[in-house]
Amino acid sequence: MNPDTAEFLAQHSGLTRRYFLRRGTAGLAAWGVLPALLRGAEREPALQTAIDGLETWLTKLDDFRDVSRGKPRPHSLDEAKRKEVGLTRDTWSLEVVADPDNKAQLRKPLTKENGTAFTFKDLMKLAETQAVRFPKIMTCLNLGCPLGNGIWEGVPLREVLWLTQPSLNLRRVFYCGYHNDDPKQMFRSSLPVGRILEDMYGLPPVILCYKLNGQWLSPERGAPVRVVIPESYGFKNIKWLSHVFLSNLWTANDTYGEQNNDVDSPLKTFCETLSVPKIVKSGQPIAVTGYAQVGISGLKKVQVWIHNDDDDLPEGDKHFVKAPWQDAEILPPPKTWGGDIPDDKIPAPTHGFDPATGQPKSWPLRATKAHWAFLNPGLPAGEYTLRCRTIDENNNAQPMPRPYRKSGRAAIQEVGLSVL
Ligand SMILES: Nc1nc2c(c(=O)[nH]1)N[C@H]1C(S)=C(S)[C@@H](COP(=O)(O)O)O[C@H]1N2
Ligand SMILES: [Mo]
Repeated sequence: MNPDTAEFLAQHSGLTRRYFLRRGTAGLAAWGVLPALLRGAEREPALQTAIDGLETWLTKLDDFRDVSRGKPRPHSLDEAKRKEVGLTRDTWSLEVVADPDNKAQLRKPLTKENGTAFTFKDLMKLAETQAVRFPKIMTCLNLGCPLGNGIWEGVPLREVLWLTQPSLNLRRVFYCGYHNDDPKQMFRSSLPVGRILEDMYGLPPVILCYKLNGQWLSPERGAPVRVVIPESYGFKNIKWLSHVFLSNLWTANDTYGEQNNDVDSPLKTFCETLSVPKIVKSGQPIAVTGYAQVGISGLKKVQVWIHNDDDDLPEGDKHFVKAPWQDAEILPPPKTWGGDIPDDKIPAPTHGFDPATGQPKSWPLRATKAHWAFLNPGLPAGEYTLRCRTIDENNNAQPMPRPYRKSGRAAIQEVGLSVL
């Protein structure tokens, strides 16, 4: 790439000139940022203002939303009670045992009774050599919008599984957290043992997580330790972890399954708007921003379609595949990461990021969030409906390939827009 071009791109995306020179144009083209920037066009001021007003890529710790069960909810307990029930770093311990109903054979179960339960000190000892970090969006399968996007740090769960020396009959692992010692309040999730032992498709490992965005996990996020699974919806990410059961069961047994949910559904790719002007003057530019959840199959495009409500909707095309969709701009990596991460730096190493530069190796990153922006130059007066959709790396247009609600939200969002 010619150095002037690199300088230009660097200024327009907040990345360093060296970074571009090192990456070359191939990486940039893959990001989809090159064409818009090479045209030399400054963004339209209304669009730039909307982009400048976007939330940060990493969610501030206080802005994470909460989905917690329990009466009382475990994070609402006072410090003394949390100490009593083992929900502080100095009192926590984890039992890793055979499922009494479907026993896996273990040589060394980790139990409180035998004084072999796994403590926070043990976890920190493993963390010295085994700690991993990865970015992940936390999304409830049952809610529309994600709860937060963060860098989660922990030790692979398999390191602790191996401590029990399993020998035979281990097919599934299920786990639960503290729920007021009341079996009726238990919220349990599960994984095939293979997912814990091996990281397929370039995914980071399933972890026993103790930090979020560089800070100790808060009680609300599941302190002191929760399970975090890179590609899963929220319900698999059990908070206030207290027990892991190694089982010969071959079926899922998640509490969420009892509530009619698809418990084997990895994160879907979908998008939503973040800002759309409700009312605009005719002929005035319309600036729209939004986010996309980058699911297991990646994100190739975000598209927008603004439809005049007086015109009929196409018949027999319920996902609007034949509508005149237009590409939005998927925004490049942000200048600042936000989310209260110390020094605004992605710590090295973090899965998906170059440890030397702290910049992502590709963009957008799977199982995280990406922001997008779209500009319509102006419309005649009328009532309109704006829709947005994603196209994943397999060329599936939202809500495909998995349109069913109980496997996670992917419906095409509709927003009303008045042009006066
Ligand atoms: N112990 C426990 N873990 C839990 C839950 C719970 O109720 N209890 N809720 C789950 C669900 S359904 C979701 S969506 C996520 C939400 O994570 P968050 O509260 O950190 O945002 O936590 C999961 N982990
Ligand atoms: Mo959830």
